Amino acid sequence: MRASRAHFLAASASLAWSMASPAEAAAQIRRFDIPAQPARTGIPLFARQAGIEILVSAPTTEGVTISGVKGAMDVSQALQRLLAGTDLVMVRVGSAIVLKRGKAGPTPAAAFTMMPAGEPNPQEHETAGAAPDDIGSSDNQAAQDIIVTGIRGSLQQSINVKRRASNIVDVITAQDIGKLPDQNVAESMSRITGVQITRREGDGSNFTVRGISQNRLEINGRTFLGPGAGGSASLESISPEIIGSIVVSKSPTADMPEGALGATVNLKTKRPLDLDDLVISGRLQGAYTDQADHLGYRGSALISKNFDDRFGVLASIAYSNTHTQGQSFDSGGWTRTDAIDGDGDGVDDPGLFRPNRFMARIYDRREQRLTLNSSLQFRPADNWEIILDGTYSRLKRERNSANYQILFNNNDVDAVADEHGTVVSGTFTGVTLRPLIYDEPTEFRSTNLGFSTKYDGDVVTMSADASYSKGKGTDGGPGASFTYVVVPRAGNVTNASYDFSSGGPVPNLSLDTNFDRNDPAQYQLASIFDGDNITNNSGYDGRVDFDIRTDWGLLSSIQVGSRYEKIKFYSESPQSVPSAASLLAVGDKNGDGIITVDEMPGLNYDNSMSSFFPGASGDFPRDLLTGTVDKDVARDAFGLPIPRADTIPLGRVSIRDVDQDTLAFYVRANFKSEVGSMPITGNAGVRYISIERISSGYLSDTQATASKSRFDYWLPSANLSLELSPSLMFRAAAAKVVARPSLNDVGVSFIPFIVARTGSRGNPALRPFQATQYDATLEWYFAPSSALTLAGFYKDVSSFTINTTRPEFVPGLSTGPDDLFQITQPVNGKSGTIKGFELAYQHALRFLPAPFDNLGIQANYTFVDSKTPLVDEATQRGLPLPGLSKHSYNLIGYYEDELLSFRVAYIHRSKYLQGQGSAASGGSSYMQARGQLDASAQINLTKTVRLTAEAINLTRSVERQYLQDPARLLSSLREDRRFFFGVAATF
Ligand SMILES: [Ca+2]
Ligand SMILES: [Ca+2]
Repeated sequence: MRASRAHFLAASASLAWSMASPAEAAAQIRRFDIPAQPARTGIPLFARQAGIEILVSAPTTEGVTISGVKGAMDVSQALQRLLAGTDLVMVRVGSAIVLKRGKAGPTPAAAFTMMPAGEPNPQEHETAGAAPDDIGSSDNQAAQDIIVTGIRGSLQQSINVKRRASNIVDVITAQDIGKLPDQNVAESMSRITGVQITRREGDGSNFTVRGISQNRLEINGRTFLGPGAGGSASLESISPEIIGSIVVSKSPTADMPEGALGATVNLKTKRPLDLDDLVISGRLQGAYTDQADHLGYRGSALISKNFDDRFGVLASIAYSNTHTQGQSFDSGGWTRTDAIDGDGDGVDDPGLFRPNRFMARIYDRREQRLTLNSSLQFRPADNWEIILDGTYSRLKRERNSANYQILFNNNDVDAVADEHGTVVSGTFTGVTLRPLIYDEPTEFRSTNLGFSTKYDGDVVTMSADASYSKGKGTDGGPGASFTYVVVPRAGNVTNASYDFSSGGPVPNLSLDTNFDRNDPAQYQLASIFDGDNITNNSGYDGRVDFDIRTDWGLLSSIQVGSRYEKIKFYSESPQSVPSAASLLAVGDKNGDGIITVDEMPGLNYDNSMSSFFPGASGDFPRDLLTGTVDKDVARDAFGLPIPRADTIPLGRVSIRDVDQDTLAFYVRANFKSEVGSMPITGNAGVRYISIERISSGYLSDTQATASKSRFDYWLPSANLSLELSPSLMFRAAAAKVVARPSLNDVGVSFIPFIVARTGSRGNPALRPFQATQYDATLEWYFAPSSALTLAGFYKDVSSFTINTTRPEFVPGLSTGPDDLFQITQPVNGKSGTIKGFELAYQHALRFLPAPFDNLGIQANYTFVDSKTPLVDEATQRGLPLPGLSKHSYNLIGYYEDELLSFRVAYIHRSKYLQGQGSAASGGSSYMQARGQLDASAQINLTKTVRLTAEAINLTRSVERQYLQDPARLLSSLREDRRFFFGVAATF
């Protein structure tokens, strides 16, 4: 139905807002809430709330401001009020209402009869087809400016939400999300100005806003708790197809739940009463990954039924089954040493840095993702609504990785150090070579249930909301994997020469061995490493809100409310390292005193890799001994327990068990006035919160401990919007905000990394970040589906969290007084600032000659600068906020006509600090600047069926990390190019 209408509109070259909801007659009573505003935004809002279709040519709306309409009334009465004081008159054409410029003055309602939109009447539809003449052919050319469907339609819709908001927001809406080449919700978010994502396994997985990672993530306005570290949602497992819109609030209002230093990101799922009366849609695509050279698939389906706008039900499913491959070089960090001669004078030089390892890693992943979403929406009366939402997601990733390692030492020959003390090349004798295979599966599950109800009384609007969430996971990765640690058999010797000076993603490496390094029989077992990382999080919240309308001067309404939230976060990271003697007792089947590869059940070296890192030039081994390992088989064979806090020595000290209760109250006043002839709206309020946190855990396997802390805050906020002209909006906002530290950081836990001799310790006394922030924006809506926005922000942060590292003797692990672990712990630091600006530009290029008028561009740029108390130990210089890229931008070009649409999207962010590092281990770590090119295309075969294609990471850009200096390469990761192609249909 909507498709056919869009078709007609395209032909009629007029501006139309269609709700295509056939059941509602115009005479029926509907609820309206439309502030006075330009006709260009007010009329579509009215059409949506009225459930009717309105056609109006573009120039007709120019300079026209509609009156506000609020309350329950019949549609023709409401439309009359809306147009009161304008010279717009209404004409009925076919099933639509057409607005034309007429004589000023009120239009008699009796002059026309309204019909329900979309009533099947072919004869009338033909009449409607003649609409262009009816509207006035002189308007035709200019009217082609606006066809509110497709990409341009959804851009306009996003603009409308942004304009109407009472605070500073950025929005992306459903159709836009659906047409972007995004694999998951994080990637869709990354198209929004100021939002940057980090990738994991080639998927967007985490995000920052304006360089800040302390943000609040919501699903339908509720805390989006998930299985991740600290209770975060696993965004890489959420399909964008369940999302109706994403709203990023950059300035808070007092009624919004606290906890965002950067922004509050609300993922709004699709709701049935927002859709046509019956929507059935589906998509099936092949999913090809070029590095894995594998063809998988993904599919989704949605059904939504709207019963007379009274009751609606929606259910959707998205599933994918893919196989991906990542290839990386990893140096395993760098070590400062005094035992290498870096200038060839035969004397060792102090303070040089050499790489720890050469690690060639190949990750093979089989991934299944499932997202289920459902929503029930019930309107027992026009002014009463009840909603039930449920979302479930699961990500299952079977991952085997081959990690071909050379462990360097200080036995140098011909080493060359650069001016920063980095040993960029050299030969090292007697190094260890070990082809390790890891089994490291991941499984994330999360469930989010929500209930809300809203009653709109004559004076008071009351609403209540409650939700429950649960997230469970086991997260394979560093420290959460199984491997047989093998070493060459006695007498096997390797000398290795490396050269990092080419600057490529993989350094040159030559190996000189006295054995066949790709023969599995040349290796024996040294140890077994078996660790896991388990989370089990849950939480619920409830809130009540009242909005009391007033007519006391400027004050238009007062809001008050309260919210309670309880979150339980649990994680453990047990690591099992059985003794060599115990392994030998069980595993040496032939009694020769060693465990050979054929005595390691579950391990299979298939020697399959012959083209490691094909994109990189250089001279390094491309043929690697790779394979697979099955940890269940291995554990059975060696009688090893599944690593759990209760089954492993020192397992319990890794427990983080945090209960966090938050109680909040707020009051917010909304006002409306005029400055000269310019409308001004705003709000001011204060939110009080009280946080109580209990961190429990263990100091040793037997000694339990708990720590309790409480924090109270008053958080005032204010927002102001001044309409300088119908197309120009100025906003200003100020607020005090807090962001809680990650629950991951506030546990009473101690997690040692036995191999690296490092570790991390939680800090249950860690206070939230506190900041005072100021925002201002200028928004210019210069053409349909087009806008230019400039935003500036300044945040005065009074308590940054910083990490401190100190050496510790670890009872049970340290082998002597000199065997110290470098233990990192977060503590509250001093104050700092974050400031910057954003520039966003989107333009539908309708002024160009056909067919170029179907082109459009979207571009945004964010600059962020920070001053923090973080000091780099190696350079003694100040460090920026971790995760903050100074420059980031998005460039999107699109083309859209009736048959074809496509988009090309390029995203880029400059280098950023990943974490502070000690000078002894090479310095702080950085992610190098990176861009990614994605594209999507769609061909409309019929009104309901279309072909779709998407490509991700087209240029296959490598993700590179380094320590302190780019020459000190930490890792280079090369992921698949991913292609999706198939068919989609909407009925
Ligand atoms: Ca020297
Ligand atoms: Ca043996």
